[in-house]
Amino acid sequence: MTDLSAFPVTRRWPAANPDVLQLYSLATPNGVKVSIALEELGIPYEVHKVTFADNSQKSPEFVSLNPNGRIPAILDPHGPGGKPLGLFESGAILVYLAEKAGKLLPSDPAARYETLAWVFFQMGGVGPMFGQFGHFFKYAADKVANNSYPVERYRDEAKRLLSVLEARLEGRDYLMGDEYSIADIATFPWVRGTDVFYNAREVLELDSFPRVMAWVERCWARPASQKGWAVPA
Ligand SMILES: N[C@@H](CCC(=O)N[C@@H](CS)C(=O)NCC(=O)O)C(=O)O
Repeated sequence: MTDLSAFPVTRRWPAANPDVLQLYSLATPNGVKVSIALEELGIPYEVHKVTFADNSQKSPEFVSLNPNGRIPAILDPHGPGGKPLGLFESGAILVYLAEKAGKLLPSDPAARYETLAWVFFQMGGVGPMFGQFGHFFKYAADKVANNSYPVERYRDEAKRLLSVLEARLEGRDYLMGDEYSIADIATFPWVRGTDVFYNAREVLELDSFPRVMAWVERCWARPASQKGWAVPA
């Protein structure tokens, strides 16, 4: 049995089965990217819930795995060279899992880089901008009640990013065409989240992006998406 005791994170969240990949997460748009990918790839894993109410993500044990103090993070007992590997940043985790399993990332070099470009587009654009929009529109609405600028700024940027996706999805079922990839897994939870977490369907005029909404439904229809979305319970 693999010994993970050198990793302080396992002191706060002990591994019941240290031979399988350990996932430290919460069911947020960034968190579910990883559980959806694990479900899609059929990689066995054990999930540990990192609760924000008690700031567990900033505990020394968690920060030993992710210095940035944010979910998701993983600890793979069977990393490169057969040694345990800790990893944070959902984009890096998605690339790692796809390469480990040899799926969800095209092997053709040009298509691989193009997929990575869309993953980075999500990581640097969709995630941060939608996240700020959700913050001001929903979670901190009372703090900006007298100033419409923050909501308008991030609403308009979110809509602009949606229009980039709308154009990309013309004639394509998925961001990379016929092939479902980590670019879809990185992005669709954020778009779906604007509706189900932020209740922003109207303010973002989601129905004016029909190809994006059809793509979200296509991604959501996959059993792995619905399973991964509910992790951790
Ligand atoms: N770029 C990071 C962002 C991670 C992130 O922002 N996670 C949020 C949840 S969606 C979090 O842990 N928030 C808690 C905090 O900020 O303290 C990634 O993609 O992994």
